[in-house]
Amino acid sequence: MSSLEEHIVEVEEEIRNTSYNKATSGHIGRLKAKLAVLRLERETRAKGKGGGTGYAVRKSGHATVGLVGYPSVGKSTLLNRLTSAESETGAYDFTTLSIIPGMLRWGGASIQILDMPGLVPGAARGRGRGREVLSVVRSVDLILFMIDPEHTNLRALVAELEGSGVRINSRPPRIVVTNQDRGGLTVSSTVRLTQLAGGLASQIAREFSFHNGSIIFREDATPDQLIDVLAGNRVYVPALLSVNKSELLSGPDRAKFVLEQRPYDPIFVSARDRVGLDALVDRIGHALKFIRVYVKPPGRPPDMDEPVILREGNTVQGLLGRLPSDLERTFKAAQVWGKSARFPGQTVGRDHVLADEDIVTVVIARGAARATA
Ligand SMILES: Nc1nc2c(ncn2[C@@H]2O[C@H](COP(=O)(O)OP(=O)(O)O)[C@@H](O)[C@H]2O)c(=O)[nH]1
Ligand SMILES: [Mg+2]
Repeated sequence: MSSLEEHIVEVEEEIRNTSYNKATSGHIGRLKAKLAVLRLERETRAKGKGGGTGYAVRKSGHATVGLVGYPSVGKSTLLNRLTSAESETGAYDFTTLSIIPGMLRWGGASIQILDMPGLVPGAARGRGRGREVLSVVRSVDLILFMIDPEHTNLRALVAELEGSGVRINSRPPRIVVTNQDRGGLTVSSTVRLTQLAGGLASQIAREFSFHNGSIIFREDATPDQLIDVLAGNRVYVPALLSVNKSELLSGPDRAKFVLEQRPYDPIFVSARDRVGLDALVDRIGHALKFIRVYVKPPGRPPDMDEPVILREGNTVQGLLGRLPSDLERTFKAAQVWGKSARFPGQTVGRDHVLADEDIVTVVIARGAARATA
């Protein structure tokens, strides 16, 4: 173990061994900040050595789901059941990571599923090529956890992800941090801070060597949330929980699972027996929040048979990415009919956020070679 690694373990232990109460909360907050800084340092060093970066995942389809769970819970069985057997495995270069991709269809959308067997406790320290796997998890649109009656410790997997900066089923904190060259640090808030009072916010900032600038709180944030914003490399990923081999569970067993795994709403399946798989795919499809956008060439009716599949929050720019590339180059404006338009046929730019069932006409610059979508 390197001395950095030892230092990390020391601080982790101290946090574990300090019981939380009003008197120790500040101390724990500072320790967590220290730990976050050390982990950032570990990432920087790993990158310097060429580990953990450059893993361009060949994403395909409209969204990507990462399947995460302990060995033998049935991940590979599920992937084989849900996705086409010849899941274009050869076209990908996951072999060194043993991440297996598969593709499934839901409505008009194609969803890529990645079986990520390397994500185990200790992954962030590089166990089992864990760092590379973690870097792939950071890029997925949804995590699908899988447990079974024998492997129910979801918490350890979640802790591993959290430790590497993945935030599950949460949104970015409402904290705005602005850097300045000089002038000291100002902390202000639009609400009363109960968990970062008494100078704790600036003490945490100091751990990050953040001495000049401003921190504005728009919610009563926790020390963890401030640390996330200061660390800056967090990703926010939604997750679902599936329980496989559920044919082994009685009714009362299932009820116990539901209680134990709160706030998740577990999806019971039996991959081997093909039970519950349609419901699982529906939950995945809805969680990915697809929207359908119809393209209308100028002066012609829209093509209502073939929507372009996008995700909630996607913009006109995202739509252009799914259309022939000359439209992206010659784009001048778009006209929108539907829920996202303030009035029918509103003219908008690339940043306009689209909504489900919008109809869009791409207007190209005058003199550009192509006149229609
Ligand atoms: N009882 C039961 N066994 C299953 C089920 N799904 C998979 N298995 C078995 O569990 C074992 C591990 O499955 P595998 O897909 O290789 O798990 P992985 O390591 O998570 O990819 C295999 O023997 C499977 O046949 C299920 O729904 N019920
Ligand atoms: Mg497997």
